[in-house]
Order: sequence, then C-alpha cells, then structure tokens
Amino acid sequence: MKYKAIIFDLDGVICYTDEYHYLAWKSVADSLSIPFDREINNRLRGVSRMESLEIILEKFNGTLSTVEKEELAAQKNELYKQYLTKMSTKDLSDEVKNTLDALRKKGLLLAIGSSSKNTGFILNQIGLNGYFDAVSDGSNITRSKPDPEVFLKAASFVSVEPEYCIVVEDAVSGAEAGHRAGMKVAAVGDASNAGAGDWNIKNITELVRIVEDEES
Ligand code: B16
Ligand code: MG
Repeated sequence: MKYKAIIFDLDGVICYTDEYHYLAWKSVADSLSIPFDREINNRLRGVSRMESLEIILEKFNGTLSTVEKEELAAQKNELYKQYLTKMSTKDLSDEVKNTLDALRKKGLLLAIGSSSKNTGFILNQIGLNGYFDAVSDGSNITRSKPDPEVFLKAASFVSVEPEYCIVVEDAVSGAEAGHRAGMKVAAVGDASNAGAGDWNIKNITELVRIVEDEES
C-alpha cells in the first residue's frame, strides 16, 4: 500500500465543536461589545486559542494587556468546556467510526493532528479515548496551523515519513499545514469547498476509496 498513516484533524473532521467555539467566543465578544458573527468565527477554524482571540480583537476599540488577554482566553475556555460536557458518543457519527475502522482494518496507522488543547477531553467524550495510534495536539506544539508542526509531530509519533501520510482537514489553514509538512491532503467541509486538498471530498467515507485507488 502506498500510504501508511492517516492524520485526522479533530474539530470539523472527527466531530463538530465549532458551534460551541462560536457560542463561547460570542459571549466573550459581547462582554466587550465587540461585533462577532459566524463569518468571523469561520476564520477561527484550526487557529489556536490565543490567535483566535487576536482575530476577535481586530474589531476592539482599545488595548488590552497580555494578562487581560490571557484572562479572556481562559474565560472562553471555561465556557467552551462547559459545552463540551454535553458531548457524548452520540457526537461520533457511524460514518466516521466505520471509516476509521475500515482504514485500520486495511493496516493503516491512525493519528490525530489538532490545534486544540482540549483534544483529550473531546476524544474521551465521544468514546475515542485510546483509539488512535498517536495524538498530536495543541499541548505538544509551539506553532499553530498553517505551520506544519502538529502534523510532523503526529507522523513522528507513528514513525511514518511524511510522504506516506494523508492529512484529513476541514480548514484551509490546516490543508496548507499538511502540504507544508510534505503530506497529501484530503479536504472536507470548508477546505473541500475551497479546493484546498489533493482530494476534495464531500464525505469522509470516500477516504477508503482513495487509499484503495492508491494501492499498488
Ligand atoms: P482550544 P482543530 C481547533 O481544532 C479549532 O478548529 C479552533 O477553532 C480552535 O481555536 C483550536 O482548535 C484551539 O482549540 O481552544 O480547544 O485549544 O480543528 O485543529 O481540531
Ligand atoms: Mg478543524
């Protein structure tokens, strides 16, 4: 088989927490009377917590100290985590789980490459704690997507060279990160609509066909 590992982004690929990100950031923005809508929220996909705050503060009249910014980010995260407690195994679709199982059955290593520092908590909520061969997330990186660090670390955790990895991403910044890591990218959602992947797919189940087509 040509490919040896598939590295999945979490939010927007394995499960959907973007509405919770939106509601938590909206609450923080409202408290500062900063205009914030779903279009701005879309720009936060795959972007780290502090960088997300900087994007929101583009429309803030005034200046904030580093400590104040850290407090706002912490406030957002507390609200976000409260929403995450509502998640359960029902938030893992059959399509995603069956695709993961089918890929594993074919002998592929499966990893997570997410910007989120809440990755472990979310995987636990949806019943995938301990499922992946490796997890690279916001707690082991210093640079956010589109920097390739998170995917390069994931590949090194499963001991697979980048050229044998496929990244699955919903964010354009994440697709760029995958390419910069020297990997092929299967884009879904926003990234697929933007044509940012080597394969721009409508449904994650198409991954099985992609790896089968590439078998040699
Ligand atoms: P946290 P992904 C990303 O997850 C989200 O898309 C992005 O909106 C969020 O700001 C980022 O994680 C950091 O999340 O605040 O939980 O550390 O798409 O890379 O799985
Ligand atoms: Mg994502």
